[in-house]
Amino acid sequence: MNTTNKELQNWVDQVAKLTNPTAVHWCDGSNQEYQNFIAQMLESGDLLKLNHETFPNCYLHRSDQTDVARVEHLTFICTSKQEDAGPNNNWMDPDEAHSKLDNLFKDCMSGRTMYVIPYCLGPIDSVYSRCGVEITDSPYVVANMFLMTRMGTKALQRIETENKFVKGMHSIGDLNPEKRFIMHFPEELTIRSIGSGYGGNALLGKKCHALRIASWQALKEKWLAEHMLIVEIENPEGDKFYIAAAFPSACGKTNLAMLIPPDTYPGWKVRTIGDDIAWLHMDNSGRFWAINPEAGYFGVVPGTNQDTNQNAYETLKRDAIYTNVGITDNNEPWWEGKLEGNPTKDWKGDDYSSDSNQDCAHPNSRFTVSAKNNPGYSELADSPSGVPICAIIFGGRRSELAPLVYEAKDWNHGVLVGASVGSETTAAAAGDVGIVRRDPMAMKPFCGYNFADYWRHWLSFSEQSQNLPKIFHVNWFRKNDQGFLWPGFGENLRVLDWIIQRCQNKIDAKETPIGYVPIKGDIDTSGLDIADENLDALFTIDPDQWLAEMNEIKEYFNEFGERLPKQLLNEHAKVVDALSKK
Ligand code: SAT
Ligand code: MN
Repeated sequence: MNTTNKELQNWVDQVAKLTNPTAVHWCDGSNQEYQNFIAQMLESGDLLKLNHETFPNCYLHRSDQTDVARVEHLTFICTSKQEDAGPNNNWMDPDEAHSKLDNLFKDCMSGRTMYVIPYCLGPIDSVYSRCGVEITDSPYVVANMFLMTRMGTKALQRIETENKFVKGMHSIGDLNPEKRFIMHFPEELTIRSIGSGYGGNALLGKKCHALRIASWQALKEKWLAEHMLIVEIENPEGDKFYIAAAFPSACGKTNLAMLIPPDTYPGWKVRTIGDDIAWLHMDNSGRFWAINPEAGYFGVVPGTNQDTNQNAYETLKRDAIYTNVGITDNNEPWWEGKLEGNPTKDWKGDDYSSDSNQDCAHPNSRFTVSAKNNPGYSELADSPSGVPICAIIFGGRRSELAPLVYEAKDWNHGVLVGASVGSETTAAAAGDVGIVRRDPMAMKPFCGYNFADYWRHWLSFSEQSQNLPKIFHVNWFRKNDQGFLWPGFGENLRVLDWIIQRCQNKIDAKETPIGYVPIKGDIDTSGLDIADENLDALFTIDPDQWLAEMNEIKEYFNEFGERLPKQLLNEHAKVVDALSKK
């Protein structure tokens, strides 16, 4: 017996019987164990050692070339009723899915070790945290889970006391994309994933559990599991504010969570609570408190350097596992945007020369590190009660249309703003890049149930509280023919400053049909080199363009049929009405 929890022991035994591994290893989560895994992967060639003088304890993993991003078309929600999964998800009947997977999992671990990873999402002593167990045959997955979650003995103890955990079963299989599936069974609190060793497909604690399964649990238990960073901002007076922000993958969440204040903001401090996922619970006074269920970052590497984000750069310079970056002549990791070094091998391990017009690092190359590596780590990331949220921000990548920032008129309008988010696709998921698609609350790939029910759940909070966070929308990616209009990165603090002042009711704003926008001059642009006309463009709201956008949103909502909350349509009608009068 490896655990006193019979359900867990039985399940592990059953999985072993089906998958037929050579050995079963229960992970204790110790540093020694992590080091053993690293040594083993260096030996097998799964990891390459990078230059330990300049990048201490850093390693490179090259994934299979067909396995470099999440695969949304192979990701399924298997609820007994198809309507519960909704048009936003691929659905398969649970019995059919299980039998398909039983076939694929049969003997898939023969010749390999099966690892059992008990993990806790959130601080180990928080009532908001939830536990899971991932079974995998990939040492790379174990090492990543070690960095990303609180895993091992303590998590197992919590599972034994609580007697509740999400079951995650993963095998790299033969990495054949034809036999790759990421399946979720929310009613059974179970995940089964096969055929991929990459990120969100394989680290089951991340998107599969902390978002898809957790969003389902959150619906039943009246909280929210969201694709949001959580950032702490301290002004020169020492007041602290906590903001949660939802952006699609590869739209700068990690950068915003680790923001470095610009020189024009002396005395401001920004610290990170989380960079990807937030779990929000309402207290008795109607305030939302957020925890970060993760303990590490799985961040996009390209573009990161000392100038764009010193903290992110410091964070990934030691103890990191890199996935799919290039290497330099002195064995440092290399990626597009890195300032020094002479790259000689690309992410596939092929020879590379700087004048090649190919990418050296894969555009979705990643670093995995413990959050504690971050110089801006906030101790409150470990606080069992979480942090109180004053503002929620939604955003997407829109080269046109959406202004730099606007504020929703109230909570219900804010739910419409979140539900309407459109964003250009990125390399974080397999498929075309740069196409605008609806990505409500940045949850399109991650909501474990019907979006119509999800929006109703969001709307329900306005009846329960007078103390809800204000909701905003930002767009750092507005462009003209010369490029981006807004410098982004640290300068985004100027927008957060306006948001905070709005939360404190310190300043007025201009009412428009789509929400409140800053009064000219209220966003501090001192020291920025932006032409006046570009600044105007950043705040322009074109009624015709917006009416067309609202039409598209309506069409999108129609896909949800009768189940769509009427209140959302009311909010939509109000905006259309206001735009038509312009
Ligand atoms: O691959 S992950 O889902 O873990 C990263 C992301 O796309 O946000
Ligand atoms: Mn993400």
